[in-house]
Amino acid sequence: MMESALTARDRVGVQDFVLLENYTSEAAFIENLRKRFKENLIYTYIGSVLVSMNPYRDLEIYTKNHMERYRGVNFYEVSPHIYAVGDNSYRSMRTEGKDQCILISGESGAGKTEASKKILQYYAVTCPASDKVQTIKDRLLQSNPVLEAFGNAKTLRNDNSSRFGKYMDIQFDFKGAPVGGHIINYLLEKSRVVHQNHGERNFHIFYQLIEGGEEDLLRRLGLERNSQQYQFLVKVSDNNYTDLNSQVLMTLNQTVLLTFPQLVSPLNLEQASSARDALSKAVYGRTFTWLVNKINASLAYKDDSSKHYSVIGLLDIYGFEVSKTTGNFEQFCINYCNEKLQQLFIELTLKSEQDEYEAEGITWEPVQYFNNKIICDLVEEKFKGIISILDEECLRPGDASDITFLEKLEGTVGGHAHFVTHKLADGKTRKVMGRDEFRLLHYAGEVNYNVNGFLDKNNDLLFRNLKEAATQFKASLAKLMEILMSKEPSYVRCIKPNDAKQAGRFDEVLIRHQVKYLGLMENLRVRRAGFSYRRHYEVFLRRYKSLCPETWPNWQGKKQDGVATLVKHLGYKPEEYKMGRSKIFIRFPKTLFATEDALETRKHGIGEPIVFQAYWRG
Ligand code: AD9
Ligand code: MG
Repeated sequence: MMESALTARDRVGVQDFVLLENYTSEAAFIENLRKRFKENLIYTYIGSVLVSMNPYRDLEIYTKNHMERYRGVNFYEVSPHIYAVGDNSYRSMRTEGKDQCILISGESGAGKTEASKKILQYYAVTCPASDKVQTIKDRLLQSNPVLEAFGNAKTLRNDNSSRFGKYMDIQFDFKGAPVGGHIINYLLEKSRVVHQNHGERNFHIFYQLIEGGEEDLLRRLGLERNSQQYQFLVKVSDNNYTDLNSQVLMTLNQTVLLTFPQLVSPLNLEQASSARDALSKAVYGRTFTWLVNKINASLAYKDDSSKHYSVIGLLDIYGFEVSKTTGNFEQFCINYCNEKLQQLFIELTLKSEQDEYEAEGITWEPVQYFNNKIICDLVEEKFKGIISILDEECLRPGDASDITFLEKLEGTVGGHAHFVTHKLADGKTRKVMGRDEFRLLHYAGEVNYNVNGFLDKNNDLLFRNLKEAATQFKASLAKLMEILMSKEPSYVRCIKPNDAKQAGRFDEVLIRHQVKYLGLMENLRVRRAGFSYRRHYEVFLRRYKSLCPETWPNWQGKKQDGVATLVKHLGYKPEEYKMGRSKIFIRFPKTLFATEDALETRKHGIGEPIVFQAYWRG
């Protein structure tokens, strides 16, 4: 026997949070996530935003059949899926001719990279193809393992953690076939080459090379099969290098050494260690840039006859890193990047919602939300932001050090509500904080940063190019925001269910924290502020026309009039809905549930299948 719509809803929750009766309740939100997670329903919408839970197990939901199911189908007619987001962006690009971007966010290990790969695979399978296109599709797909080998590593949070940010444009020709691509990479965590925290590893490529490289290759590079003998590949504590020669990271030839003459001048052990580390990081960083350039050259759209193409951009950056231990300079940059993205999300989701009401001629009341612009400003503001102060300290001749930088910070942003050091306002000392630390109250949580190394990393030891460091990162992020703003965004908000990387484990505290900082409740409130549900007249009529004798089987007049007739017949009260220019807006979920239940009853009553996928089944 078929389960009634109501029972199904009880068991698997609602597939769009806007349909939650008690939509302001965080407990109800979490409960809905829990129900769905238990049923392996990892995707749920908040309107058009996709919330994705990492299942930490392979689910049979990424087959070719699944791809076919989502191809060209309206977002809301099938259950939530990452493919629906991909398909929706693709169709908007095709029909509205507007460039799209898909922004995937969430903390480290939440499933961003996997989500971006699923979208890429979806396009590779479902978009039109020719021989040439097939080559590009293959190259797009194959760029991933190469980049991951050089840019990903095992960390405590994620066995395959992205240690660089990636923005990838996929270019489509006028037929909708992928014809090219372009990758921009952001701030590779170069320091990993020479140092990894306990329990973490160096970039995958080193182990792959040593474990899987052919004998001949290893011989040419002067490498041994056993990774345990390389200090850079096994955890060593700082300043405990014993075998300097083997490190100087093995692949360097005479030419490189000649380029850096200071390396061959007499140095003490400490100087030699830091010069070696700086050189290793620089060589690795440049290798990575070279690799990205190579990939870009092979993905470049080469058809000169038609320069015009549309674009879908995929953003997969390193996730916010909430650290129990203190963070370093790289984590500071990573978290700043996430801070910027959160700001973009806030601005765009609120803005687009406002635009929609405006375009449809509907009035609404704005919702209060936490705007993290205050934290972005703290980091990036000209002259008085943390990065400006850091740059200034790097440029200052004389006794500038990490500690003088911290002192400058205290002097300049000391009173800021999101900045804390060991010094208390009354001159006393906060005992729980180190004297070389500052704490930022990020939108996603508090993180302590140790200033040790900030100056060196900002003002690269080896090249001393004062223009390239955090400032350059700030500029590249500003450019990224510009790129994203010029496109129509879709959002995937990834949630990590537990810290143990385990399937089936729903850690409520951890999840609640993410729901909070991802701003999902605010997002939902904004979405629900006016109307919980909206549909184009045509779609609404097609779905429910069988419920009214005047609209069934076909309504001949204007769709809007058909919908007006239909809802009148269903007994909608004036306060329950509004008619916009192209869409009907329904205020309460219960109105919609009643309509859907009526449809279910009719479906069984007349024994005639009505073609639809139950909207709120998982
Ligand atoms: V980080 O910020 O780069 O450290 P991500 O990118 O958010 O992080 P990632 O996509 O790498 O996380 O996912 C972490 C692991 O979770 C993967 O290696 C998979 O083992 C697992 N995962 C994530 N998403 C899925 C999924 N949809 N199905 C199955 C998944 N497993
Ligand atoms: Mg990743």
